[in-house]
Amino acid sequence: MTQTNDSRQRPTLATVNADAEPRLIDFHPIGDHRGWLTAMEEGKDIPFEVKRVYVIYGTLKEISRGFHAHRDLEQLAICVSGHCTFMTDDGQRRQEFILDTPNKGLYIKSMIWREMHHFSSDCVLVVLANRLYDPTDYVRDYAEFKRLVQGAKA
Ligand code: T46
Repeated sequence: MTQTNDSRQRPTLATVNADAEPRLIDFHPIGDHRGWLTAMEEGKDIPFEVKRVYVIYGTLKEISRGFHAHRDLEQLAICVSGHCTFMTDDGQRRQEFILDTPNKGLYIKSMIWREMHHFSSDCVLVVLANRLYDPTDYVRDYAEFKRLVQGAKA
């Protein structure tokens, strides 16, 4: 199905929050005498149709990023160089994931608060997303995020 950024076509929070646990996806590095190659294929390693790719790099020392959730967005974050820590929060449970290899991706569905901390100076974070950029999709207030996830569960 072709997805659009039209909010009228979006599923409800209760629907998108089903099975919403963030999880690491293992890719399969291929090594030979020249070094390594890791491939990620849509539908196989990437559990959604990729509409957008962005890269976070050159993050300054002591800087943290994120501090928001998305109403309706699936993403896969892959650290292709260096390392950083991804904190996820579903409103009840916080988890920390250290991303430090191109061979793993952190899959995050909708309505997960995320913060990224402890970026190494060489950190390059590639993020694949299933929707185009939409600033109205962001929930940047933690109290509002809590209200929305509690409302979806009620
Ligand atoms: C997320 C975490 C992991 C665009 O113009 N297009 C884009 O596709 C994106 C992602 C951002 N932007 C602009 C919006 C801001 O002016 O780039 C600027 C920085 O974005 P932001 O402050 O949202 O960056 P982070 O690192 O806090 O969050 C980003 C993603 O925005 C977000 O979706 O889940 O990385």
